[in-house]
Amino acid sequence: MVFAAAGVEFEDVCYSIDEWISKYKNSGISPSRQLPVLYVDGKVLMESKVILSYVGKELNLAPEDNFQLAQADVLAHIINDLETVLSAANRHEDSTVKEKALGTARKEIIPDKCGYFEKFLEANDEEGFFFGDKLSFADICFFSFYNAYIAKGQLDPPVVLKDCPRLAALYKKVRDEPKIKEWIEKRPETAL
Ligand SMILES: N[C@@H](CCC(=O)N[C@@H](CS)C(=O)NCC(=O)O)C(=O)O
Repeated sequence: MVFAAAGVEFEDVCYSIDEWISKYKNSGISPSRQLPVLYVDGKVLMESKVILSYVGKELNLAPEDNFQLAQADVLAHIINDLETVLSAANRHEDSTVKEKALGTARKEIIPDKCGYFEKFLEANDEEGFFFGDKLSFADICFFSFYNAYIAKGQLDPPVVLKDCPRLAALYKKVRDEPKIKEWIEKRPETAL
């Protein structure tokens, strides 16, 4: 989504989980045997939020101030933790255990982090984005997570944001960025 927001051409290669495990996991594409990976001039970069931060900096979608840049990484890492919690909950085979874990995530863990993100925005002089009036990879990371994992691709802000007016507005602001809007309309269907 950061490439799309920057208007940069990219090749988006996706695999189904079955395809990944049977054909590619041990192929060397990813030294950590996990996705995503980014190839830059034949060199490989792993870990989704490291890739996000790198691409954001390269494409001028990152705060210029180093402290703010670190804060953007913090926001992205918190989102990464939420992804890990939800992925782990979804992996439980026992449906009772799975529902309990998903319930804790939905009712406690995710709202707690929403509260923090909302306060972060509030401290940002109400300019709309996490950092001033400029879109950054942190805004895109927030939108991408809530859109994929919580709203399941739906374009309205998910219910969990109902008590977070600034975050709900940020969700819409990112969604309505012209290049992101264009990408959403043509993005491939994925498991998320
Ligand atoms: N911390 C890693 C986690 C990567 C991860 O869990 N990747 C999943 C897909 S979202 C994966 O590769 N699963 C298949 C596998 O582990 O074989 C990141 O954020 O990039």
